[in-house]
Amino acid sequence: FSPRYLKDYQVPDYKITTVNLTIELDDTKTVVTNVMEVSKVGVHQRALTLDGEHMQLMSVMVNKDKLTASQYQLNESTLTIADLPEQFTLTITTQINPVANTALEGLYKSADVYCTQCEAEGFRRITYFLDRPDVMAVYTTKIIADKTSFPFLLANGNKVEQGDLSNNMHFVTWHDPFPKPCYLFALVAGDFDLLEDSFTTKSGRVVKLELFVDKGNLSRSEHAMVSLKKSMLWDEQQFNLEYDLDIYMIVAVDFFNMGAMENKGLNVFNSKFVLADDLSATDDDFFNVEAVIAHEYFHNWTGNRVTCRDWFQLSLKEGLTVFRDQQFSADMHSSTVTRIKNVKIVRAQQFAEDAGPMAHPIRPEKVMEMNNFYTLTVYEKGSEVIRMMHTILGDDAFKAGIKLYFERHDGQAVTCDDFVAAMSDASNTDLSQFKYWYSQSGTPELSVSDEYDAKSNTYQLTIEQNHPETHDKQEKHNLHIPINVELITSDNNLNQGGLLHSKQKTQTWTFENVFTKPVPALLGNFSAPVKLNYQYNDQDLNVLMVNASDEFNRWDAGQKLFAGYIKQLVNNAELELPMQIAEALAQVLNSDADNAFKAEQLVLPSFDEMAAAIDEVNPGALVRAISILKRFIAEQLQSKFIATYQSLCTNEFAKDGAAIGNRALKNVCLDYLALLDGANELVLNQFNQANNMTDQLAAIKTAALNDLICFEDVMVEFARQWQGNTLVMDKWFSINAMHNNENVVQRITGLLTHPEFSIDNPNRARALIGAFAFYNSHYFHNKDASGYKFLFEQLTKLNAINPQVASRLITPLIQFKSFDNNHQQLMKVELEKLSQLDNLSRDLLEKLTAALQ
Ligand code: BAL
Ligand code: ZN
Repeated sequence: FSPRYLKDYQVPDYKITTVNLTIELDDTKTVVTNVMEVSKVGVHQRALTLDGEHMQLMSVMVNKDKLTASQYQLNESTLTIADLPEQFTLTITTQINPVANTALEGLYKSADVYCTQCEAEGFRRITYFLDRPDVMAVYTTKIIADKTSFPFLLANGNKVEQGDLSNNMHFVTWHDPFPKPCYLFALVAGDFDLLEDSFTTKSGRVVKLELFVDKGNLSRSEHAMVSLKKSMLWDEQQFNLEYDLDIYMIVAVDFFNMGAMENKGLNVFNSKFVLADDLSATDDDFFNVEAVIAHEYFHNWTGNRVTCRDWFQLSLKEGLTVFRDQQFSADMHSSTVTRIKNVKIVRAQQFAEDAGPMAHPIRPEKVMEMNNFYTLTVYEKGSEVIRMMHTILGDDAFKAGIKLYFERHDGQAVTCDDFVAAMSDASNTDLSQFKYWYSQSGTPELSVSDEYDAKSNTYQLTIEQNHPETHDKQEKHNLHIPINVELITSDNNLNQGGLLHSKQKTQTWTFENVFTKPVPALLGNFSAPVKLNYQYNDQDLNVLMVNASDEFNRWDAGQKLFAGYIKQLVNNAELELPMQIAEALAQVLNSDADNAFKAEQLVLPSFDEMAAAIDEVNPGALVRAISILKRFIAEQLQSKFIATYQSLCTNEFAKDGAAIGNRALKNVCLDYLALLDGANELVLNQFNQANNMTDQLAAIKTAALNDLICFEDVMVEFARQWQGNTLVMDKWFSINAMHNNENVVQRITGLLTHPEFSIDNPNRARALIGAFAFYNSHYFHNKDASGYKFLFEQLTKLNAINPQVASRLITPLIQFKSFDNNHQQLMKVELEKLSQLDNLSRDLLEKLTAALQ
């Protein structure tokens, strides 16, 4: 388990240009015959070392010669063959056991479906191969299986042949003409319902669209298909990117480690991001399905046509594709509300990652287990880095950069440097300092001060960059940070500002003709992923909440106001809160903004967001502080909340933006009203009346978070109504885990033996164990350590079953440094115990080593 380093990258000694796979599917003895055309890169006598694990090697042939065991070297993770000619056909036969594959990497069977997941390094569990993204080959895949159980046999590319065989077996052969790295290989075999459609590209080619779902789920797949067609059109309109194969397939499966996977022409999806209908899916579910469908589709160009040279470059495709899916969602919905959702994730979760033991740059330099680097940093901060380039260059130059990137690199495996070079060359902009964003970990902090001179009517802003030390002890550089500034006055008669480029440790900007002292709205639209310190007083924030021309700035000012009081309440729970807070929110409720935006303005910063902004958090004190502020607002605005809530109750169900916004605002009102008298009746009533999942779920969640009397009853009724619906029952398990009650650990321990719970299913494990550890901040951090112990016990099981899921769920434990010393010690005890496990997976080992060093 030794780490690999970016600095050690070398071009491969061999290339594999074609791969012909024949896969005879069997539960425990699947046979894979892999015929490859291989040639040396350059002139050398070095041996060929192929990656391979968790398989049985049956035979190796070089051209027509079958090798004996003495002619190759085999160990747990490699197969080495020496004395090879310049060019040769290599045939390798392996046998694998898909049923035993609970890690869900490589080829596995679950719920009667054979399925693959090869990114990052799963292909080496299917056959011996140069399992690295810069080895790109043309694949032909023949799948053989029982015709009755597996009528659909799918792989990448276009179907070229199919037929029947003896013993009720049949085969299908697929050919993908686009050379691809093996991480984009996919195979699926099963029996499904099929939703068919088509899309005509802008050049007039008709592409078949096929969506495969579990039998009986066709009616829940329409939204995904509509989303796919919207994505295809958007990519043509925005980036002039057209789909390239004759067919695009999506398969939804219930057992999947990731959200979805962009395999060429054959996306495999976690069913959570495909299935949605009005009764069983929330508005957020609909939004997320559309976003993930778009994300995977956009990968066809940003990821597949141009891929990564090595895994350290993962953000090349992920940061860029997240940025593209965020822009798509912003175009399909309210752009401000979409941006707020993106920013909350960065501030709450990515900042915590940057402050924790796994801090890494968006292009990591050292990796032990690649699966550990599908992170918020690589994805979300990676997207923020692309967004900053977009902000600095402007939309036209950014798009010219994307065009140049494809002109230069279509069909290649490239680096983040190649991407930035295309952006820089197309726009004639020097991005050399900007590139430190790729190599530097940690969240920069900006300290801002200002000075107004009434005599000369000038206003000066001074911005200082600070780069706190990160766990990886990296040397830090000043970054090129784009800072959107708007100067606001209470009479709203000033419209100065623009984009400042902070590049030095300290810089000052002077604004002329400023006739009254302005309040600066800083970092508009979150123009850089940084923390910002400026001494706003409540009145300043009030001015921004009302007068900032940018909606994002108005929202952000409210968040700053709340955050300031939460911080004070952490230290002093008796603090007298000013009526100004309630007045500001009353203004929000009275404003004519759309309801989706109002809802965001009313939501307080989350526990995680506050924890990322406070040193040495006492979790109990933080939970209490948030709840004191919330209760104060609820009490002050009770009648307004009731009136708004009632005005938004309707028997009609609609799914347009206005209806979604209405539900969001209604449920925020419910959340406040749940703290006051009459909450139980209100929640019970909403639960009974609900004609959609958003309202129904909001009711049970409110009952759970406020430990209302009706909680047990609504949960029983919910489970009765939805038993057997896997995705909805995941929600039910999560709400159980979020119960704000001292017996919650007992409750979730009991649920581990619930007939519908299975720790083998990643969605279920995340729903119950993950929801508790990530979202029940109160009882996960209970002083008796029962929450930490519960997580330890589940991680010991998951470590053996599915290391990727275990590694994801350990996150709240390894981020112990955000908390006070007492909690740190209790968390470390569990981490130490985990580190003693005999069979510790590479995934957990890497994180534990970082956390405990
Ligand atoms: N490439 C892994 C899944 C995703 O980011 O689309
Ligand atoms: Zn992706």
